[in-house]
Amino acid sequence: QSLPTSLRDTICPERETKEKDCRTEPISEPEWVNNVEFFITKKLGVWCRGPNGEWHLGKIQSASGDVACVVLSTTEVVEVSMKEILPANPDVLEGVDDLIQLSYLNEPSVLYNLRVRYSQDLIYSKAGPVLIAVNPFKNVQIYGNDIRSAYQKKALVAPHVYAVADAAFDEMMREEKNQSIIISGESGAGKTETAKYAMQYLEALGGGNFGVDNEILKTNCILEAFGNAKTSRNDNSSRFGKLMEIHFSAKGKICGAKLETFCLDQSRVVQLSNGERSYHIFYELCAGASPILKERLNLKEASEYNYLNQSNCLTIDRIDDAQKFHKLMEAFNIVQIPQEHQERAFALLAAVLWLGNVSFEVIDNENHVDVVADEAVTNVAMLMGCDSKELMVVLSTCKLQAGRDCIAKRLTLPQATDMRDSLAKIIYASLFNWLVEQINTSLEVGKLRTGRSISILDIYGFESFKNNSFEQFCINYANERLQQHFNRHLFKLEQEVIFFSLKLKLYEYEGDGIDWTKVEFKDNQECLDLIEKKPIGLVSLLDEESNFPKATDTTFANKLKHHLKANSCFRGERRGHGFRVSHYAGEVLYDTNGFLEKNRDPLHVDLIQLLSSCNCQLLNLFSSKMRDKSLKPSLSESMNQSVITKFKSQLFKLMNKLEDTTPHFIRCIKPNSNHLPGVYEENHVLQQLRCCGVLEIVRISRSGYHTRMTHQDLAARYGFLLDTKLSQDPLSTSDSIMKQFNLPPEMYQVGYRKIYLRTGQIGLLEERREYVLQGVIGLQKHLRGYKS
Ligand code: AD9
Ligand code: MG
Repeated sequence: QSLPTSLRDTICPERETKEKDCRTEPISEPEWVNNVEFFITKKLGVWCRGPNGEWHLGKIQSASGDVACVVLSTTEVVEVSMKEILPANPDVLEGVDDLIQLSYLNEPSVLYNLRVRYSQDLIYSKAGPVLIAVNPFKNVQIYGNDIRSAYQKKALVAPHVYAVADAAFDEMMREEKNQSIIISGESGAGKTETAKYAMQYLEALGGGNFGVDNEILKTNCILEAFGNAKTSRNDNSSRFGKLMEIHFSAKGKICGAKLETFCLDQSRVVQLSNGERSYHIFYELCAGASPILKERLNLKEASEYNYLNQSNCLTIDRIDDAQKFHKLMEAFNIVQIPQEHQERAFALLAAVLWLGNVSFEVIDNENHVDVVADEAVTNVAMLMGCDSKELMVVLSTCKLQAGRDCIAKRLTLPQATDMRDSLAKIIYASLFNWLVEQINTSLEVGKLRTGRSISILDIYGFESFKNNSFEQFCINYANERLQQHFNRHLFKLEQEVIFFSLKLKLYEYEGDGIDWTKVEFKDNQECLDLIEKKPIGLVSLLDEESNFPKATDTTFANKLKHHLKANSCFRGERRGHGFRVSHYAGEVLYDTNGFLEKNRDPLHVDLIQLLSSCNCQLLNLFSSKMRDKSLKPSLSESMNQSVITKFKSQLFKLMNKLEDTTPHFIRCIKPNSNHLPGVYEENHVLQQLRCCGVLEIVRISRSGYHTRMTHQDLAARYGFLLDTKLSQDPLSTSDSIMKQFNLPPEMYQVGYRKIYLRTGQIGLLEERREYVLQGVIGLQKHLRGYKS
């Protein structure tokens, strides 16, 4: 079957050979400046930095001292300082699929390579062990069944999320070790879509036995409806973290799956920024519910609800909410959520919407309030299955213990609003957690055993808005931890392994006369210390201040300024109550407004009691779960734990889990901030490449010499390819072979006893050997034919 050009290109064998044959520029990057003459005489391309930091391709015409005269590809001639010039790669390396293959590894070359690929719809590239996925913002024909089966049969090897999933599967089967596919990138970069393609591949690979396989993908539809929303960064932004653990049998068949979610952003249910939406499900329900269901729930248009209409954004371009609702119903049925549970869930969603319309009237000059007895409150009571009078009391008063007596104190307008919003958030968050439990019940089919699982991690991406609050802080903290995991594996561990092999196995690299330079990378430990260090870190200080009844957002901001000023990742704002954190992905200005309240997240006993008294099984279940937690002594502590401390311990648990797996990393890149296809904004891409250390990853991957061979073995296998007479000395033979085949010096090292080659280099020699042998065999056949 024919493959799309985008994929065919990357596996064209002729092109690969041509690329490899031409990788002959033996100048290592730092030394290239000493070889400017070489660039001039050979008319080799260079990158030349323009006044606004942009890079132009050109050729050096002449150079004198620190200044070079460069002819740009536009034929314009410019004079540029040598400091602003970097070597470009030969044309044959244009658009290579692994950045490791570039002769010159500098920022403009990497940017250009990805741009060339992106313009041909080659959205995936490799940076050594990491898959880079540049969001196409359009449908690219690379996910069909034919492509999937080509990867399964290993007929396709071009970079692809399928190739990553395939490698994880193979390694799991071979080593019996749990694997993880860790997808990161900023908001809107394509993590959730990539995660779905990985699941789709694994489902196809391991499907067919236990029936859960086609359920796994469907769970995404449910989770996205309840946990995703339109933000200014992404029309389908995940507002929770997700780890999907897929388990396989000894035969490689999916035997079950387990879903774990992290910290859903609850404040979105009640409060929205302009131009953003609440969770998709609310709009889908309003648009897609059948007339009967609408009548049963007293449901109106989305525009009638305060929780939804506050942000002047009710629809998303090109998205049909009603159609999405029907897809959701299908998914509910596939995941076997019983009809009556579905209806209960819809009733609770309608209750949340009506809660937002509950209003208060001020009854005295101390701002105390009564609930307005209108259709909103009667509808909430009807949908929750409680008495509307009782509901009105709970929303406008709080019970206080005075000696043996319990007295009701009237709430002020802000307190009552807060109580109402808390109820909406509790119901929604409980509903979300309950759905996750239902999904898990449905997915846990076979007995899950460790050692044969693949976990796919998709969390909310790094965010930096105009206004950043507690939610952004949690999200960016999670990304900071994930970045450390990435660093640990790709930089620290890799270098340690190489370093230890140098130190311990002296007979290998070092004792064999090989030099080794450590690659520097951007560590984010200082930022994590700023957040986590005890007792003086952001989390500890936030908790301390949250426990202090008189604390305000301003006292909190001052406290941070006072204690954290020594950390270079922290900057207090001179005025107001903001603070800045230099995250690995950029600086973010946080507003402390609301931090303390959101962190405390007090659980109102009155609300739990109300839920338990309702004539609704689901609400009773939610309240008993909350009550259970508060009663169990071992858990009572976690009950009092602040939101950020719970978040932190959840993150640690997640990281521990990931540490026990072999990681496969996918880095998603957002090519432009307007979500447009075909638009590649270099600065935007560069910033993302820099913060995940792509260049450094490639350097490290190039710095290991994975193939080793004694000089005797090398001479025996490839010596006959030499044009010159074979030397008696195997070391000189090795050296001559490397030179004759133009292996760039940074691709190999000649030790006293062995030759050390970087990944992929032996393939070159093998190809040559094969080519010559084929020629000889052909000639022999020809001669034999001639004789007969
Ligand atoms: V967030 O951190 O949850 O806000 P994500 O998950 O990184 O973010 P998402 O996967 O939701 O981003 O992708 C954003 C949009 O980009 C999608 O809705 C698609 O319209 C688009 N996208 C992403 N990946 C692909 C793809 N492989 N093919 C086509 C894509 N479109
Ligand atoms: Mg997402």
